[in-house]
Amino acid sequence: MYNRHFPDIDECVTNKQPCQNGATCNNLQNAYTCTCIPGWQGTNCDKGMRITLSVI
Ligand SMILES: [Ca+2]
Repeated sequence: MYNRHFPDIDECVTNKQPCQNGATCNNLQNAYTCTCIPGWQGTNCDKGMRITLSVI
């Protein structure tokens, strides 16, 4: 076995910004992450946090 460098795919480019709703895309080795802005969550920040108000 020898150490081979696997070229990484920049999902932030190839997927045309997979991160939704104004999130910041961070390219990682064989992965990517999205830094969501407040109010959004999920891998691609495509899930809105539903703020439920408890009305009593
Ligand atoms: Ca990547």
